[in-house]
Amino acid sequence: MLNKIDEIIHEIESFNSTIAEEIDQFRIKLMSKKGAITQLFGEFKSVPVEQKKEFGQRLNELKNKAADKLAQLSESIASKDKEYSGLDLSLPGDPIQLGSRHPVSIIKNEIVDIFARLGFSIAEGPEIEDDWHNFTALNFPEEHPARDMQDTFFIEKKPDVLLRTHTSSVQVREMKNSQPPIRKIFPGRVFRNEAISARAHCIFHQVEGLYIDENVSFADLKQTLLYFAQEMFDAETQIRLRPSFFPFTEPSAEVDVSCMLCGGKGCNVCKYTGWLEILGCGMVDPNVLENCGIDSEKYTGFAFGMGIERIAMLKYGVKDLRLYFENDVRFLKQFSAAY
Ligand code: 2U9
Repeated sequence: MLNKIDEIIHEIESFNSTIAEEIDQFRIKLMSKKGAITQLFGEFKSVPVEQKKEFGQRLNELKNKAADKLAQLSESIASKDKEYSGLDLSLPGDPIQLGSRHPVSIIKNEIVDIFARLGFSIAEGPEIEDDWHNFTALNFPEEHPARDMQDTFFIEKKPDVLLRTHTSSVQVREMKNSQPPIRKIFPGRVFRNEAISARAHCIFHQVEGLYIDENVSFADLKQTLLYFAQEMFDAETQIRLRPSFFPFTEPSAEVDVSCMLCGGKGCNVCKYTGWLEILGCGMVDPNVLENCGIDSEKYTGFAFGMGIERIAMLKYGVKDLRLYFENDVRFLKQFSAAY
């Protein structure tokens, strides 16, 4: 029987395979209920007493050898499977699709940056407003058409609650909460109940600005806007102001820049006028200062407002405003910026 053990040990040592079925057959042959090693264990009781010790030791040795061999074989199969699982670590990785900054964000950041160089900091406020902050404090008469359902989105069950039609409501909050000097810009999304077309949308973005202090003049306003226009477009850009009217500023003006495409000579973009309208502005109406708790005898201020999409359309030569809201990646990926 000891010979039989030696025979099986020899068989174990010389067996080799990388095929799972062959290894399993080998295990069955040795270790199953009817396997050679199991049978030898069964024969243990018939071994003469004086040989039991040696036979037991050799049998255990055999069993351990078989177990070690089977473990080693199944490990080599597992690592071979890994090696050939189709994973080729030398292949180059899939390129990561990087997004790009939205053109409206690029222009907004540029505007914010230009005014930051003049000492303006940013303030933001709620998009859902009440009538007082959006209209009354800003000197809108009760019967003003902008208050109409046709121009403003009201939140149905509360006639006093609406989607802000401009970021001027944030300026009102700023003035109520602090005293001059105030030198801030107010970027944000605004809402107007308008039919969507190539030139208008019910949502758009504004940047408004406010500077209130002692002795702030219309000349300060003009110089600030000239600096902005030359930084935003090019150093040769000129501005012109045309008298206008807004309930919240007096006097008020609309501001044009010399056409950056034809240098003011006249082209189809500026409709052969040489000028392009970019923003509105004025001196803050004393009524508005008083409504917001600021002494209009002591302080004066200027304010301005512009639509970001409009500036972006001029800068990028985009003719249809709706493109800025559709988020078609083929459109968006054309704009890149460090911002
Ligand atoms: C306060 C006082 C004054 C903000 C101003 C304009 C002129 C203006 C339009 C430009 C294009 C809005 O986006 S647009 O349609 N804005 O023309 N905005 S002055 O004046 C203020 C604001 C707040 C307390």
